[in-house]
This record gives sequence, C-alpha cells and structure tokens, in this order.
Amino acid sequence: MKKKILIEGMSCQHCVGHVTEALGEICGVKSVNVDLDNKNAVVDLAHPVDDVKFKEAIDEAGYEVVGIEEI
Ligand SMILES: [Cu+2]
Repeated sequence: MKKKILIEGMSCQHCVGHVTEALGEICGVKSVNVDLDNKNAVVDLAHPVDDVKFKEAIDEAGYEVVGIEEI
C-alpha cells in the first residue's frame, strides 16, 4: 500500500532530509521517497496509517500537506 503526500514548503535537499525523517518515524511507514521537484513524498506502508499522522508529522517538521492520495 502506497500513498502520495503533496507537500508545500520544501526548497532544498535539507528540506528533503527533514521530511524523510519526519515521515520515516511514523509507525507503519516502511519507506519514504521524497520528490523535491514535484513537491511530494511517496510512503510505502506496512499497515494502514491515518492521514492525520502524516499531516501532524509534516506540520511539526515545518511544512504543509496540501493533499494525500492513494497510489
Ligand atoms: Cu531546504
């Protein structure tokens, strides 16, 4: 199960690192792949994770979730 999280506010590889770490700490997230150019992160999930968890983690890291879609 994979989800694509659309994120505003990332501007460099430093941001990519922050977002990767923030999402990677969520229980159920197996892997994180951040695409800086397309402003999104794809997460591979071991079990369902509430979208609120992604929003909270991204918020805390200082960025903004503008959409989440199943892929
Ligand atoms: Cu940055």
